[in-house]
Amino acid sequence: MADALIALGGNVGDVRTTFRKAIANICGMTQAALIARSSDYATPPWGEEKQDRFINACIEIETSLDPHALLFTLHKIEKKFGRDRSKETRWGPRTLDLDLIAYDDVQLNKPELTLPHPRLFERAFVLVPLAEIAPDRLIAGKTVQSALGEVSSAGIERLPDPA
Ligand code: A4P
Ligand code: MG
Repeated sequence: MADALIALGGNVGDVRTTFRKAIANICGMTQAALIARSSDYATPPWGEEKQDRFINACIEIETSLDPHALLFTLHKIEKKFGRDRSKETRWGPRTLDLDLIAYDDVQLNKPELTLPHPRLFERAFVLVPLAEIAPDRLIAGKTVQSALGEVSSAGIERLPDPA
């Protein structure tokens, strides 16, 4: 079994409900056990600032799928929850984005799959939820907590757990 960290994001529709259902799908469709789930966070849009704020969260799973099969399944789940890549702009609005942040200590450098995720260390919207569940995890030689210390988390707000 491998340990994988997955970031969830979205800013279209009822994103928190989408996350709840998507996480159930991830566990069901990737033969995975859920090890940890962060809180949901409201985050200012990054990359393309003229859009609604996002909700972000991270999960840690244990899976028997290899990294490519895992990403393929994540893309299927994005589609199931209304994501249509043909109608999107880069960094623009979306119902559900699932990024594979790390998979054990695997390093890959292909356009279709780069591991660890190439933009992780620029993104407080990933590092804040990740630090909640895996602060001491080493990724590319840095702990998540120390990477978080190098970015601004201004405007990121932890949302209360749903009742
Ligand atoms: N790909 C390569 N490596 C990976 C990996 N480790 N995980 C490839 C996931 N995908 C990977 O993905 C584009 C291609 O990257 C895929 O075909 C995949 O094979 P995408 O998700 O369609 O890419 P994108 O969304 O256009 O760009 P990128 O850089 O992945 O950005 P995001 O994070 O997906 O951008 N602001 C806030 N606050 N919160 C957000 O969640 N999200 C975005 C979307 C922009 N701004 C945001 C947020
Ligand atoms: Mg993505």
